[in-house]
Amino acid sequence: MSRIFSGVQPTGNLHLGNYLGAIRNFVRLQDDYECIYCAVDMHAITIWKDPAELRRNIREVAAAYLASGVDPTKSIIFAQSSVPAHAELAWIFNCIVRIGWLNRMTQFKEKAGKNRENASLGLYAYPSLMAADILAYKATHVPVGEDQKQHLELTRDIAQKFNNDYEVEMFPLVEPLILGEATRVMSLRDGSKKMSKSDPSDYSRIVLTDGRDELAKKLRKARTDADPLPEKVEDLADRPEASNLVGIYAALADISKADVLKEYAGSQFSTFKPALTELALEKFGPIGEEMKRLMADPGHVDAILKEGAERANAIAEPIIKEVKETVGFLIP
Ligand code: AQP
Repeated sequence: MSRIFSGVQPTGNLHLGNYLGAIRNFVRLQDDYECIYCAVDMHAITIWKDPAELRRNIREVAAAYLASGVDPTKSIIFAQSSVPAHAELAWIFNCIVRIGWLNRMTQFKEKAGKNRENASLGLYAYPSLMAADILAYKATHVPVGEDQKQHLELTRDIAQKFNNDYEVEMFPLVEPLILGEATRVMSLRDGSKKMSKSDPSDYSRIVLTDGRDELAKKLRKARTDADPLPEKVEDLADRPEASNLVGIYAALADISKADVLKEYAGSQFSTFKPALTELALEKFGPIGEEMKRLMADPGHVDAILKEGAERANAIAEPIIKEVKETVGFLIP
């Protein structure tokens, strides 16, 4: 049986990359699979967060899921910290994962930067908790952006080592689902960096709640080169900023990059950027508005998270019991 699990960190500034790389695919998968979607708040505190802001951001992730079309009667929506299985399994996986494996994780290197000695142990162990998030449900498929591919490979390694060490067929080897034309949306200010929540520049990203003025301004200021758009996708290869904007257009319009170029080859960015702004507004505008409406009614969002936590817990509890028995813990 196929089961989907994925999550988004409640660290604010939910952006176009989070939407196109992850959340939009969550919606598309829910008719065909059993889906479990999480606001991964335990991951969010690997770098210190203001508690009031964290609470707001957890609700914002849930609001983004709902506003984008995740249906809580079909999919499970909940906050990671409300299901104890995540932390329990993460500890067991900390004893499975090898330090050498974690040392190879590029996200830790990027986030810890030069200040590695001062990074939290939680940030270092992040991939082990991520493996637990997925495997606490024995999920088989994980829709993510391209940046999470390495963590999913590690999840497979952890699953395999657990199965080998204990001579069981406990955990499936998960498959990433990296879908669409914009699996790695780049910063609007620098085509070599991915669009991210933590970039200090607001102009680097489009956030889901941006209105017409902000969106138009950000796209107008987006860095590009001086050439018109080419006829062939191959000719975007050494034009990262142009390639990024074409990819965003393609993903939003649900067509290929080649189809975008069929329409816009020869156009200057002064023509293409306003067209992209209108398209983004058409797709995003209603989502941003619905998110704001939901954020004004935290009681409703909290009730959905509570019900989701109960359903998630009902799946994870027997799996954790099985894992504990396997490693030799006594079950009282
Ligand atoms: N730029 C992106 N393009 C495509 N997909 C992306 N994702 C993130 N950035 C892009 C996908 O969004 C999902 C949720 O990501 P996350 O919140 O767990 O954390 P992240 O990958 O660390 O995201 P950010 O926005 O870049 O946060 P910061 O700035 O804190 O590092 C994942 O599926 C991710 O692949």
